[in-house]
Amino acid sequence: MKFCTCLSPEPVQFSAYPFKGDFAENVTAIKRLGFDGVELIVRDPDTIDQDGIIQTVKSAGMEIPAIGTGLAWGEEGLSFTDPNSEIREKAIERLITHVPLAQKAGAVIVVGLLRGIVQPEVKPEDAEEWMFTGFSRCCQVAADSGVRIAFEPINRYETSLLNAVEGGLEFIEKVGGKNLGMLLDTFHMNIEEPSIEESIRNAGDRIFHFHYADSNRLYPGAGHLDFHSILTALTETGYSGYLSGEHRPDPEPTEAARLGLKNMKKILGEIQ
Ligand code: LER
Ligand code: MN
Repeated sequence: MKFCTCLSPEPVQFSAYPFKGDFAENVTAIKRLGFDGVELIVRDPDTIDQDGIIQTVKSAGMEIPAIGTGLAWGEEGLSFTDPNSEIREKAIERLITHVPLAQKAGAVIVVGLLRGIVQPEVKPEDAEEWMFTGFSRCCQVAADSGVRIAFEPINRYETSLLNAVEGGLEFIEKVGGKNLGMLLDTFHMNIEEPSIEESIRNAGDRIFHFHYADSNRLYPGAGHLDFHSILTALTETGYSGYLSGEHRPDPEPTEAARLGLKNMKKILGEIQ
């Protein structure tokens, strides 16, 4: 398994992306810490210098294993489940603009918050139908370009649409397509899963990407999750992808990333 952490080329509000500020400087700092890659957090692919960003990461000797898309929800309010059909369409179109970028970068596209929430006066079954439509359309376009999409179950305090792995697995099965899999995030799993390890085993070869944070969304080691047991279960699935640090930047971004990486590498070393 390799390690990356989340980084956006533009200012973001979301508190669990440790690095903010100058992109190239952060890429250098992330490389120096010992990460193998960067999970690129992109609000709108059409507003960034795609080739320059990919080149900056590659020149630093790193990869871009994943592209996070949640800023379109967090900063612009776009979602697959908005009652306004124009906003739903914009969300789908936005996701589709990530496909060529993901193809160039060799990244999986992460869809978590962009699915949205069940908004007031929307029937849950309508929101579920819209979510299904959104994923189906995006997955078809991505499949034509050989790009994979990872669906992320997100805890109940952020959405009421698919919080746990079991429902997520049923959903991706229903959408169909080999290019749709799962992103498991230990922070959400700690809130929602009856057993984190059992859910990891159930997701098995459908795990396309993995976010790590401790129970309090600080770096691993700053809370009470049993990462030894979690990484043992993940290793046993045969997962060989990236472990991506998505945690709060406390006490300080670089130090939090360094400690999280150090603790995770130590545990992984004890298992392998
Ligand atoms: C949101 O809490 C999260 O975990 C991100 O990965 C959102 O895309
Ligand atoms: Mn996450």
